[in-house]
Amino acid sequence: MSADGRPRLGIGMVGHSFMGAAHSQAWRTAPRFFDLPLETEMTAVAGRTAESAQVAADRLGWLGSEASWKDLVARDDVDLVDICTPGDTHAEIAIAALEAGKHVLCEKPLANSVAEATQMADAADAAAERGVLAMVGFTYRRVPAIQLARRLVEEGRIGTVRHVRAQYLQDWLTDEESPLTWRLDKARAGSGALGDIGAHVIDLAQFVTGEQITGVSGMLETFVAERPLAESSAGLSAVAGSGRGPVTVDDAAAFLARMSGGGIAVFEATRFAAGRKNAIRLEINGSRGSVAFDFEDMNVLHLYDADEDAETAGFRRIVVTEPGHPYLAHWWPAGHGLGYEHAFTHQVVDLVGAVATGVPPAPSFRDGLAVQKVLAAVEESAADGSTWRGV
Ligand code: SOE
Repeated sequence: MSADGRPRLGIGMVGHSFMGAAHSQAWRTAPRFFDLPLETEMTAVAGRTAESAQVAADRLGWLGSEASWKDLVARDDVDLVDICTPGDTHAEIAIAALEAGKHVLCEKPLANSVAEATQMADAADAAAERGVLAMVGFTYRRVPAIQLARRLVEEGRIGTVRHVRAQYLQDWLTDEESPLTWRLDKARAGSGALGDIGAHVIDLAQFVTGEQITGVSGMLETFVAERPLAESSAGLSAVAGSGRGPVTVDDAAAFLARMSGGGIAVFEATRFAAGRKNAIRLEINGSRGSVAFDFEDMNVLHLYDADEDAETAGFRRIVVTEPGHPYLAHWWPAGHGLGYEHAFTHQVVDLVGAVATGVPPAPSFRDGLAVQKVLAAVEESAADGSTWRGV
């Protein structure tokens, strides 16, 4: 119990690379900018070795460290497990933590297969009956401009959704000599751009429209089949004597989809869009207007209202930094924008609020399973001449 009487919530995090650093920033920052109903404590971080875990604990602000996720989950002072590891470990860690009575936050995509994601969703449903909650980390839902887009669509401001145009464009693999990493290994990552960043835009399309993807026709491409091995390639297979290893996932994905409301959608996910660094682009065209968003200009939402006078109609550029916009009252004055890391803080705020009230948070593991089914349908379609696959 804190000095002001709030119950304690001990956090344990598994993994401490890019996502571990982003989640640690969120756990450090949330209590300093938001009035959390629980007193969160950054209790411990687990890594592959005792040394690497302790170095991460010191650097990222965790009180303790563990050399294994199992030891972290077993700690009586850990109430919530935050999973920031490659996808091949999500199911085992999340199910063990839920069964141990720990709340779970799991990075996206939920798992590397529909089978694993189904097991996780079932475990989360069973745990919820015991008051143990689970969330999957589709953080871009918590960008204020995305929240505004969802509200406008929900309010009918753009009418019936006719088109969804969703892209997630990065270019960090454009260089053919970039080294092999776990994200390029199917056994570790499950898929490449499709599951890593395609999952985000699939979730965003469903979140903003409030609709589901009902079927897809897709294609996948691996542009570079082998890459140099480096320190970051530890544990990955090599082509004998070549100093290089095989890329066993897609470099890029493109797929068409139908939406449950009758609209049609076009998706792209690639790590080869030279010049596009983290461009999540979502445009939704409706019968009465459009909304458009680009994460590389993340504090802005563009709105087109077809009911406006034709001579003055046009996309309006809304700077989503007013105190009345979601989360913004806790940050800076209007016009002082937010960054990539703020959505992770919002994710922590909403998860802690859910734990305090016992109300299951969104996105749930069921939401994560829904995305996983779309990913699998795209892979099946691409493997079968882009034939149509229902979801
Ligand atoms: C790599 O593509 C990555 O780190 C994704 O895994 C994250 O989900 C995304 O937010 C940034 O890019």
